[in-house]
Amino acid sequence: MEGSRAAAGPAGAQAALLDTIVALATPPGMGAIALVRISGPEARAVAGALIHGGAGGTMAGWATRTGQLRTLRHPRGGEVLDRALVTLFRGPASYTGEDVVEISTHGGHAIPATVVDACVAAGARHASPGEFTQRAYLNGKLDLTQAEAVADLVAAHSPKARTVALHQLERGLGARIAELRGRVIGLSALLVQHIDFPEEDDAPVPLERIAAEAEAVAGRIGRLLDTAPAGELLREGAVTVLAGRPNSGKSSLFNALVGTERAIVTEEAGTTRDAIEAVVSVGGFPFRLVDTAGLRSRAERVERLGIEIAQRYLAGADLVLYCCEAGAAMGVEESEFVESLAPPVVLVRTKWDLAGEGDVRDHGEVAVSAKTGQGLGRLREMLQKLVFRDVVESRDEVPVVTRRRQAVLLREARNEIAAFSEAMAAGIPSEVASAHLKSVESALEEILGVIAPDEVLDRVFQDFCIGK
Ligand SMILES: Nc1nc2c(ncn2[C@@H]2O[C@H](COP(=O)(O)OP(=O)(O)O)[C@@H](O)[C@H]2O)c(=O)[nH]1
Ligand SMILES: [Mg+2]
Repeated sequence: MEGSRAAAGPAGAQAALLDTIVALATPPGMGAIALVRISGPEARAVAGALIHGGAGGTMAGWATRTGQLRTLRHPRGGEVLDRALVTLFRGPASYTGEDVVEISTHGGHAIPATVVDACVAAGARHASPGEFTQRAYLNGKLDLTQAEAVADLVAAHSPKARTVALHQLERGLGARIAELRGRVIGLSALLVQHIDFPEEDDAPVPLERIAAEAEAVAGRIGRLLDTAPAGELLREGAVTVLAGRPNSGKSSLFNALVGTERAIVTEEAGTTRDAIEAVVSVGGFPFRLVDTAGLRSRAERVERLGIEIAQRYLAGADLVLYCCEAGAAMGVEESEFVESLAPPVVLVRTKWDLAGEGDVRDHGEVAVSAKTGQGLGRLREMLQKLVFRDVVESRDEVPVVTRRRQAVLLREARNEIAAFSEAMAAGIPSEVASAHLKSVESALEEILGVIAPDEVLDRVFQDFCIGK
């Protein structure tokens, strides 16, 4: 265990590894089973105190990863707490890399909390959010992108977000970054050779080779960065705002996409009540649909044009679905308004079932009927492609950058590798140019968490739940 700690993590954070932590890993409340998790050097002593009612015992003869049914007692007083399945995972072959004991107690409000309290009485400390995963990272079990994937996996609310998080947990992104880091280190080595034999005509390392390799690395970083906008939306959901005149079919379309009668559809213009948002999975990708229903204040409308749009969502919108009846013509002012919108706009011709065949002409439009379902498939396809194209197209060949943290550092790496290439092309001394390579290397290392300041770690782990 000691040896593997060297793999990652700043030295300061390791002081925190000396104590033993406990947390309820399952959500509190009614349920058949709850899981209490203990990790740290004293994990076996803490669990042993419950198993033996405080009489000591450190699970010495216990087989690793084998559940045993035991009566748990309070370490002080010996009161029976529960009969529970206890599993020991001996470090370093555990989630955190330390000794871990998992206790599956009966669920509900009373028992799990009592068992956690008993563990604290036996010497454990309440874990903070993400602390188990943080220990896994500090012990070199996970790199930082994998730790982030753990949080993403728990939070995933669409199939694609789940797939991408799983891929990242399997080190899809981490391995790619590590590979790039290796190539940058190789590039630095080439440069050293070049510096050592600068004058030779048939220098062992022609400058073209260095330039070509730098360009290749830049290309790889660029391809990763291309996935970042879609990758972030994959976690958050693409905010998709419905807009259009009253009665243009917005709420009906919203319902058709959501697949339930959630939005209030009304025959009377402008009588719908509440602002409404729903996360829908379109082809596995998350979209946060916002219907203008319930614009209580008229200020939310573009009054002069009689257009309903949730203005307060507009600034954060990734997409606008502008609804206009298939038979109706759009006025100049309305078209101008649509063109003035900042996010990409899909012009949706609604109520297709009421329109004649010839009524939908424009190739940029998509005609749908919320009533019959006609055209909805095409609209769904269009939405996916518009927002998540880079992820759809790259399939699994390129890992997806899902966090701003990763994207910011990748951008830094891309700028530095470009600066390196420029410096070399401009004939700036290689020793000077090589500083840029060092910067590329540290940016990539920070993504992996090989080097990571405490505040970066705090930020990564703060949105974890307790017990993860
Ligand atoms: N035939 C037909 N009627 C529709 C369709 N979509 C909406 N409507 C009708 O058009 C009216 C206004 O729809 P609504 O969704 O409330 O429009 P909103 O004011 O833009 O939200 C209602 O009477 C709906 O039943 C459609 O695809 N086909
Ligand atoms: Mg409506």
